[in-house]
Amino acid sequence: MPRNIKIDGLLTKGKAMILACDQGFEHGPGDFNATNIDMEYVMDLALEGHYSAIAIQAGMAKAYYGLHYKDVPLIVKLNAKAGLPDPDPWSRQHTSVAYAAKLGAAAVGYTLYHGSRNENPQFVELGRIVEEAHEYGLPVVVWNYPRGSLVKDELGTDEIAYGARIAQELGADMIKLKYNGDKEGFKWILKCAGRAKVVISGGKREDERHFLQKLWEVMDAGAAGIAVGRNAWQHPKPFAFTRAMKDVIFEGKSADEAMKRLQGQ
Ligand code: FBP
Repeated sequence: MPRNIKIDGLLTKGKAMILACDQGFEHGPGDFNATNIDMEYVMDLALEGHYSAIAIQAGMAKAYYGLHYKDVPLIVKLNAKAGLPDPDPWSRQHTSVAYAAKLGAAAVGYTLYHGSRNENPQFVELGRIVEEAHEYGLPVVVWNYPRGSLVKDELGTDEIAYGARIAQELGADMIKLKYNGDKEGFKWILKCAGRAKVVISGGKREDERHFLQKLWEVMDAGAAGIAVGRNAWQHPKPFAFTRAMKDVIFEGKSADEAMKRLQGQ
C-alpha cells in the first residue's frame, strides 16, 4: 500500500507559493542576468522569502540544496526538455524518484504535454512515477501544459481543463497550470482537477498589477496558489514583490492593496 502522501509539506497555511527555477534548462540562460544566474541568489530568495517550496532540477539540488537550504521544501523535477521549438514535445524522465528522495525531496515534479503526438509515452512514464513516488510517500506535482501539433489553443479553457483531468486521473497530487483570464472557466478547471491542489504558473515577467490581479482571481476562485519563477527572481526587488504575492495568497488582499504596499517599499 502506498504511504500517506504528505501534500501539506508543500503548503503554508494550506496555500502554496512555490518558487520555480528550471528555466535555465527549459528556456536557456537568456532568462537570467549576471545576478540571478547564480543559483544561490534564487535559493536565498526561496529561504528568506519563506516560499512554501522550491522546484529545481536534480543537478541544482545536488549542488546547492544541502544543509543551508533544507528549511525550504524541495521539489525535484524528474524530466525536462530544452527550449528548441518542437511541434510535438516529449519531455523525458532523466532522474529517478530514488535519487530525488536521496537529495531530500519533499515532492517530485513532472511536466506533461498533452496534445503532443508524443503524449502517450509521457502518460505511461507519469503513471509509473506516481506509483513509485507514492511508495516513498512523496507527492507528485504535475506541470500541465497542452502543447503539440494536436492542440488548437494552448490557452483554451477546454484544453487546460482536459489536462487537469488527465493529471488527476494519473494520480497527481498537485497540478500546475496556466490561467487564461477566464475566471468562470477556471472554476471548471478546478473541478476537473478533483482533489489535486491547483497552482498557476507565473509566465514571462509582466506588469505587476496585472500579475497580482490574475493571482487574486485564481485565489478567489479556489486555487491553492502559484508556482512562480521569472516574475519573482527577475524582479529588481524580489523580496518586496514576494511580499505582495503573499498579501494576495495568504492575506486575501486585493491587487490594489498589494500594489499600494509594493509601491511604498
Ligand atoms: P515562470 O513563472 O517563469 O513561467 O516559471 C514557471 C514554469 O512552469 C517553469 O517551471 C518552467 O520552466 C516554465 O514555466 C515553462 O514555461 P513555458 O510555458 O515557457 O514552457
